[in-house]
Amino acid sequence: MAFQSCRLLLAFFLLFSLFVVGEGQYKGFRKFNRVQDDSQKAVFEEQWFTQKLDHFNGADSREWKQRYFVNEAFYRPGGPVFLMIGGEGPANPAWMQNGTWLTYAEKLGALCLMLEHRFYGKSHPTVDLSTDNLHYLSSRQALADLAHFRTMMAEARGLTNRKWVAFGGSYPGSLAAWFRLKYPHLVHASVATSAPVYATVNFPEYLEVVRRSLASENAECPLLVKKASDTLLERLKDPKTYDNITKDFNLCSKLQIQTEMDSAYFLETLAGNFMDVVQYNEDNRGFEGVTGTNITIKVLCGVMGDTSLGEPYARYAAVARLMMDTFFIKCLDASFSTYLRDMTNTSWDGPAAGGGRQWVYQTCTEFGFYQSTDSPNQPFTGFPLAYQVKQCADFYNVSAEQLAEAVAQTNEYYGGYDIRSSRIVLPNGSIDPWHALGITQDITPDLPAVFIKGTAHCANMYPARSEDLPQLALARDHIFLLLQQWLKQ
Ligand SMILES: *[C@@H]1O[C@H](CO)[C@@H](O)[C@H](O)[C@H]1NC(C)=O
Ligand SMILES: *[C@@H]1O[C@H](CO)[C@@H](O)[C@H](O)[C@H]1NC(C)=O
Ligand SMILES: *[C@@H]1O[C@H](CO)[C@@H](O)[C@H](O)[C@H]1NC(C)=O
Ligand SMILES: *[C@@H]1O[C@H](CO)[C@@H](O)[C@H](O)[C@H]1NC(C)=O
Ligand SMILES: *[C@@H]1O[C@H](CO)[C@@H](O)[C@H](O)[C@H]1NC(C)=O
Ligand SMILES: CC(=O)N[C@H]1CO[C@H](CO)[C@@H](O)[C@@H]1O
Repeated sequence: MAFQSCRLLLAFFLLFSLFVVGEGQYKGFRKFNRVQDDSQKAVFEEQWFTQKLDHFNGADSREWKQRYFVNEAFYRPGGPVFLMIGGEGPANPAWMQNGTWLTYAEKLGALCLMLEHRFYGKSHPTVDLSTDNLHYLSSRQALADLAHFRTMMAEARGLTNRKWVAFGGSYPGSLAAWFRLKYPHLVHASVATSAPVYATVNFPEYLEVVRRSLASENAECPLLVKKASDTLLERLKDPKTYDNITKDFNLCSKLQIQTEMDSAYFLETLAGNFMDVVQYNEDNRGFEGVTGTNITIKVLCGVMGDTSLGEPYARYAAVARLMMDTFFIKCLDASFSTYLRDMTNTSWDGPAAGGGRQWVYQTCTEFGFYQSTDSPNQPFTGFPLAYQVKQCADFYNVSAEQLAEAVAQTNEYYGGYDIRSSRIVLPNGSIDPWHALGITQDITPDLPAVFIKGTAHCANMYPARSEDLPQLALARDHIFLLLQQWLKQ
């Protein structure tokens, strides 16, 4: 979870990015700044674990402190240990109090732990986020952190012979699967929710799923979005329209388009409104401190279909303003040069240190996942793969060749879709764009997929509520039965 558990992967961040948010938080990362990380700290105290900086060099003895949380309320002697894996943002202690994993813990008498991912939140292995220091940020180092934490905690608390179960959603869902895969002697089973296990530089399928998800609400909706974004693209070619665009989208300063990066960034930011809403549609995320959860696909498609607002372009602008109002954003900062400045700030106090600089580094050196407009079967325009790949060079001096090589190596190392393991359950939601990189069918009876029709990213991890779809409730029960059965093995 990106702990916030499942925020992850955001679509490629754009979105909220641009939004100037209060309190010096980042703008670019959708989820990264929406959550009040400290809201529950009184209840679950943060604790610190001494971790190695480099697990793959025995001659390097540098250490740092990694943050974790414990909930012992449900533990019964002899019970299992549940380990929630942190992801590309601060670990949110709200998960120590709410979430489906806790209802499982209660029934199974589990001790619950959550470990923050290195380089995110308060887990700072190095003095800053310089590119040299980011060399210690990788999923492999993160898995080794988990292995060392699991081993030392087990020793310290007498839990060595307990059965450990890993949980995670989104990128941490992949980590949960990979933890079991690479360290089977340390993890008995994993629940890998909405896990993109296949790395890919270009991920145009993401926007194809966004189109399908919008169309499932209303067949007209993606067509109207397409009309609007085509109109906008056309207007961007004529600087005389910039005053109007600036006003229509409530930009912080007059629109300036000097390079293709500028227009791509602006268009991606606006598309991000839709990507983000689709990804989290109707998820029960309120307990995390997330606001704006009432902005759903239905609401956005309602605005797009409202002829009283004018042509589709004007409705698209209305969606952008609705998002700004909802998240209390004064104006939209659509400038790529501001984004570039923020993303290259290497300070822990910098505007992208909430996760943006770190996560994009991981995409450039491990995963790709670039949600480009390269597919014809999607409604947005103007942010091709080349724009996203260029950011790797601009931010971290990583070339397109290096990126392609790194992504191939990730699949070589973890196996991509070809997972050879056991006792890993892989839930996915049909409207979540990330399912396109997830496991879509049972691999073996011991590596089952759980498909949840009509739900979004990580839906099964959030607390249950009465209005949940019946298939979502069934999926939660099904996962519980699997755990119950596996813990007897
Ligand atoms: C979260 O847990 C607290 C304490 O158990 C409970 O009072 C609250 O209703 C829960 N919230 C949700 C959204 O389930
Ligand atoms: C800007 O908007 C106004 C009002 O809608 C319109 O009359 C004008 O033609 C627009 N200007 C340009 C350059 O498109
Ligand atoms: C969403 O909820 C907020 C706060 O309760 C409210 O002000 C806003 O009007 C709601 N928006 C929609 C589209 O329902
Ligand atoms: C990085 O961000 C911090 C905090 O906003 C700021 O004080 C500092 O000047 C920035 N550094 C650079 C090089 O822009
Ligand atoms: C960028 O990378 C290239 C090749 O990997 C290297 O030769 C060059 O020195 C690097 N530039 C900077 C500014 O680090
Ligand atoms: C959308 C999607 O990929 N769904 C898959 C999730 O997993 C089930 C298997 O349980 C597949 O049947 C779905 O196609």
